[in-house]
Amino acid sequence: SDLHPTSPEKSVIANLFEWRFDDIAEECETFLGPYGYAAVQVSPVLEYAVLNKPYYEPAAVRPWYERYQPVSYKIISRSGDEAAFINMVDRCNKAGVRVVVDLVLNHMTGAIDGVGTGGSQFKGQSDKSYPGVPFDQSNFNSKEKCGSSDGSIQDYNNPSQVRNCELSGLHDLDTGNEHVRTAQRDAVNRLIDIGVAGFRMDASKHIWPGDIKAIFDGVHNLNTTYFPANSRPILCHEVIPGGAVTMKEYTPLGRVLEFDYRTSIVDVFRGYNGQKLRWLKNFGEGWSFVKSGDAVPMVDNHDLQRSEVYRGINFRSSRLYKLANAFMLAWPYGIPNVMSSYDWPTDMQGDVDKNKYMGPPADDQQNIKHVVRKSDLSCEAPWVCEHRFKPIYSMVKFRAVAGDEPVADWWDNSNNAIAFSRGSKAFVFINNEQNSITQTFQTSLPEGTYCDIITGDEKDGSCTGKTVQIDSSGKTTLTIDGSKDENPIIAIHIGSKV
Ligand code: AAO
Repeated sequence: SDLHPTSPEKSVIANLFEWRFDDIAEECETFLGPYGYAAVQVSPVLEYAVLNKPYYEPAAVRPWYERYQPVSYKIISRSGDEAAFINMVDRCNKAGVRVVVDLVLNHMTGAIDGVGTGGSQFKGQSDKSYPGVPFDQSNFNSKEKCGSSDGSIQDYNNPSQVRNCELSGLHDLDTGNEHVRTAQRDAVNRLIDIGVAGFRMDASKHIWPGDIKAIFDGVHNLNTTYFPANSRPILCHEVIPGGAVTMKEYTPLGRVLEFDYRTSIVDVFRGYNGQKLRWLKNFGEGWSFVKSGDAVPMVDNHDLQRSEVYRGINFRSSRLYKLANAFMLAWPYGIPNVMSSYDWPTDMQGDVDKNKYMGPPADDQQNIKHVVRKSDLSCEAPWVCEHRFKPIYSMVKFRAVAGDEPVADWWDNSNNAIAFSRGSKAFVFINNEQNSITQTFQTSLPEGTYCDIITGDEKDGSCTGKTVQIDSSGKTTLTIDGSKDENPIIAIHIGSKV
């Protein structure tokens, strides 16, 4: 289940949340490809409900979450139409970047009537009628089948409720129904034939594993214009642990987004529950996460940056975000997913952000605005472009160079400073203490002068940032001041030798 069958050393997904297809295509060519990202994750592309007014907000700002209420399986969204999507997939593949599409199969809309991004009418209130597919009442799970008093999931400890009832009022498709399966398989085949590599499987927890298997066993192999013959799509299932349903039920069907990894990496880097970086020594399977080959680890996602605005780790805590991502990228576990966001003005009422619904930056006609890239590689606000933060893209390279090399030379200060090598190819030192640490490390790297990829680049044989001397016995002495340095990390690899 490599993400990139032709370049397996590439293994990082950049999640360009709510970006336009034309901007994504350009990003594949000018940044993601050149800087070694394996794939881009794209927000839902199949037609969904246009929501002009979130129920608690009079302003005509379209919420991001409308994308999670499909109304037909035509490719048309705020990011662009089918032609723009086809163009993007082709350009990304040619730039060596795979496309992973966020796919919503569990449900259609909530109880509203309206029109979709492609003009399809639908009735989710009076009826359950989606002529754009078409689906009608008979394609949905009934209240009787669900078994809860109001037809919604009330008891997460009851696995049938989790699958057969409505998730927050969203009409729950009967994925055991042949007509539903055929319509969904056709939609998936269309995306595969265009050239996508796989899917972020929204709300997999709420679909019976057997139904997912039945739908995907019958889909096409990946497009041989871009992929080796007989390649299968990669699936990244969203199964948030809690209640009776577990991530492990879904690993036979692909990878899972590792939510326990996410919770733990936040605990460790924020020091919650007495956690310290020294405990990262066996991070991964040693912490009872799913197997590395089944995992898509992450620090943040679009839901968490809204529900745990200041408790989690995201671009609003950018120093920690860079640090935690640097560790995730340095550490040999899974296919990491790096969140890339747009900013919005929060309105915190206690722990709840009243503005969390706010969709992407848009013009008066509600067209998503282009991302403007600056010459220093950052993006113009409100696009945040975390995937362009130097410590993050540099560590994407580190991960590719380190490849399958195991962790070696582990060091820690018994607290929140750690260092390790990846075989004889790379070495990193992270100081999440509030003070300066100077330490002599044993590495496994060849003797020489290396350029620290966090502060500099190798240019014409010299380094624009800090240099690191490795002596003939592999030793080096380094200092990081955790009270001062914006990025308390030093990282080198055999490609950064000057
Ligand atoms: C919108 C409105 C709703 C309205 C609805 C219908 O906001 O008020 O009722 O329309 O009109 C997104 C938005 C929703 C939005 C929806 C459709 O977030 O607000 O609804 O689009 O427009 C569960 C699911 C998980 C889901 C998550 C949000 O299991 O699949 O809820 N995520 C995906 C997407 C998400 C999207 C959808 C699914 C729907 O990423 O963006 O919704 O397509 C527990 C449970 C989890 C449960 C969470 C949250 O988790 O275990 O299964 O996720 O609660 O309800 C600890 C615990 C953990 C707990 C977690 C809670 O970690 O260990 O168990 O805390 O944070």
